[in-house]
Amino acid sequence: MVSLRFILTVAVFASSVKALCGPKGQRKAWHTLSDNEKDEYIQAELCVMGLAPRVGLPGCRNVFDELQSNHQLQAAYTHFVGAFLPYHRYLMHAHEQIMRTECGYTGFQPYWDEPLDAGHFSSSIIFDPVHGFGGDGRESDGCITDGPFANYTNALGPGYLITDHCIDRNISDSASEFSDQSQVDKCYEYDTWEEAWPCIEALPHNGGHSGVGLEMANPISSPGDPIFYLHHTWLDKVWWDWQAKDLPSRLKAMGGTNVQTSNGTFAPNVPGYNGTTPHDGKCGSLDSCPGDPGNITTLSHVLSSLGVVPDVTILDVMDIGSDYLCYEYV
Ligand SMILES: *[C@@H]1O[C@H](CO)[C@@H](O)[C@H](O)[C@H]1NC(C)=O
Ligand SMILES: *[C@@H]1O[C@H](CO)[C@@H](O)[C@H](O)[C@H]1NC(C)=O
Ligand SMILES: *[C@@H]1O[C@H](CO)[C@@H](O)[C@H](O)[C@H]1NC(C)=O
Ligand SMILES: *[C@@H]1O[C@H](CO)[C@@H](O)[C@H](O)[C@H]1NC(C)=O
Ligand SMILES: *[C@@H]1O[C@H](CO)[C@@H](O)[C@H](O)[C@H]1NC(C)=O
Ligand SMILES: [Cu+2]
Repeated sequence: MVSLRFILTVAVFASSVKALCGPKGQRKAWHTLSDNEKDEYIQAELCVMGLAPRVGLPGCRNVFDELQSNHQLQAAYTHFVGAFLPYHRYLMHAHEQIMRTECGYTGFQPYWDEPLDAGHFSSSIIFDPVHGFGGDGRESDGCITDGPFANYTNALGPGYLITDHCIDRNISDSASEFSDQSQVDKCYEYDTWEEAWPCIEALPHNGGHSGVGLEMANPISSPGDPIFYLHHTWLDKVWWDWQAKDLPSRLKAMGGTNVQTSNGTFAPNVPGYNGTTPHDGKCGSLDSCPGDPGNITTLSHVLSSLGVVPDVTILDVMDIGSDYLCYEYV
């Protein structure tokens, strides 16, 4: 009976998705892209870095900055909460759609298959200076010196600060071991969302951030390094692969706390934090986030990009094959 119910659920689900979504976008691993595909992605990112800002978020000079600002301003209620993976799924999709609709990008958001490089990030082809993101930072100040983003001036960060600075890195092969497949597999041993999500947010998440270092290691301003989007798209795949192991019970599995601390106060040890929660107050109080009036994250929780793309709910991003998202990992 269980397997019959499973088959029926999947069949009904699959047929409705097909009718609404059509051919799904193919999100591929960076390692599998041709040089032309890599170049097209990088050109599209440079294009996003040249798009005029649309919302007027603090300090932003272009749409790449506005996506970074989104993460900066909302960091306090999108990390160590139930909305962590949903929010980042939404942010990756926003980035992909802006590339496709405004920068002529014909591919889909690639991901960094980090277990391939875990323990030896420093020799990853993702840091290639020609068909990649450029390499490690220099010793004096961590600024990257080669690749397509070497001369990009970040407007935001580190942390909550609004300052002009280079994209910086300090690759750590030892920290990159947290992205090892064994760490991912440990998370797959958990059946419940309440156990699986904090596991994914702990080591696999930390591996990509601290393995690249500096800007990427900053919990507030990390989207200032364009590699952020490949890291978080990999994490999105880890979440989806976990969901796909038991779709009937995991496709809409949500929960976890809405706030980071028992007193609702975000007290990060990051530059620029001045003792007040530096966001619009949307979702910082103990008991309420938009669409989600309890202290436990639900499917009706609103995900916002502060006007860069329309708001959605967590329910809208639970299924990557939905009409809204319409992609698959290959
Ligand atoms: C990079 O990390 C190493 C090891 O922690 C440290 O000694 C070095 O000062 C760091 N470099 C920069 C530019 O932050
Ligand atoms: C960055 O600036 C340096 C010095 O002006 C120049 O040699 C280099 O080609 C530039 N790199 C890119 C990717 O624009
Ligand atoms: C709230 O909790 C955090 C972390 O536990 C702590 O650092 C902070 O001092 C607390 N704030 C208040 C106002 O109690
Ligand atoms: C903290 O920073 C925010 C954002 O820059 C500012 O609006 C707020 O007034 C500052 N608070 C204090 C206590 O300095
Ligand atoms: C949610 O709030 C209720 C009532 O204020 C409290 O008993 C419960 O411990 C809270 N749960 C979490 C996860 O903070
Ligand atoms: Cu984040």
